Amino acid sequence: QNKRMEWFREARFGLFIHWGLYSAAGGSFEGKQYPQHYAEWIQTWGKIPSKQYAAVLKPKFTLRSFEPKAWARLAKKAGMKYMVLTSRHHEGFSLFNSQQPYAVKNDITGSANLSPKGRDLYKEIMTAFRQEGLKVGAYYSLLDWQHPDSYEAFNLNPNTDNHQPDHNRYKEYLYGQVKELAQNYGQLDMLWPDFSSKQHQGEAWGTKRMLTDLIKWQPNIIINNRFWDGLENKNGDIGTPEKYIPPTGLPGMDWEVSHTMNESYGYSAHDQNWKSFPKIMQLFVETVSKGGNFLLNVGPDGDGAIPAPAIRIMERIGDWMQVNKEA
Ligand code: FUL
Repeated sequence: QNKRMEWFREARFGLFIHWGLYSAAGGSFEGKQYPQHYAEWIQTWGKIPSKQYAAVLKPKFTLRSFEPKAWARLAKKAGMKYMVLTSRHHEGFSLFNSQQPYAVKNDITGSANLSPKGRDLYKEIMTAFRQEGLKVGAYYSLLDWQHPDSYEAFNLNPNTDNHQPDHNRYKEYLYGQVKELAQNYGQLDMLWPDFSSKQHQGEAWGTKRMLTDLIKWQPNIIINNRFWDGLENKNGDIGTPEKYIPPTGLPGMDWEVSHTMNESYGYSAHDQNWKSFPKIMQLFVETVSKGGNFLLNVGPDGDGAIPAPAIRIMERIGDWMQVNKEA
């Protein structure tokens, strides 16, 4: 247990990347602007059926400025020691080439995989960060707004064909995808499942079998606590307060706070409420002084570009690290 947590305790600082179809929306859908926080939730804010969502946004997910090696260099220079990437967010689209039949091809969105033919965006990003010497983790959504067998509470598609959701099939889907992440991409240092509620947690996701096998496939993996309800629950390796620092830290537990540089995790063109550099450093230092890790988020846009203000903040953190590192 302790050995496995060693790198995490020393790391202190990581990069969170939210990138998916929502990035191509950038906070607006078909002319309508949505709230500037949680722009990755735009499909829900707009109650947009998955078919329409995919048809409008897939062509806008262009990769024109996508340079994962530059992302990794930037993170390394900022002093970050690990990176967590949204392998799949709530909308249900994967950056990795999932072989699950629903992901490859389906009637609703065509395909729930996002990589162009012959490529695997997840792999490209993970490889780039590994090459810079960072540990890598996969954020993986437990919610799915498109899969016909996901929990009804989350599905955004009007049920027109009287399909009765088969939750066991959905659990198989989650299991199959987690297996792919664990087996097909080399070492996975962290799994960041997201998220649970009182109604849907633990066995609702088929955790017994999934976690038993996951630990066989990746014996050193660190798994956050979001298979269970409550950001500070202790059923995981790390607690995951979101956008807030618990006043006294989380005694008796490793933890990591995820923070944004502006308001939203996913890219939003109209979210220009950037925190100042001193504010970010204050949050960082406060987190670390209370025993936590600081997972700082960037939301690249649909072309794959990290917003300029975020790049500037990371460069300034890098300069600060240079000046303040021990001689
Ligand atoms: C939350 C998600 O719903 C948000 O979209 C974001 O990914 C955050 C880090 O976790 O639970």
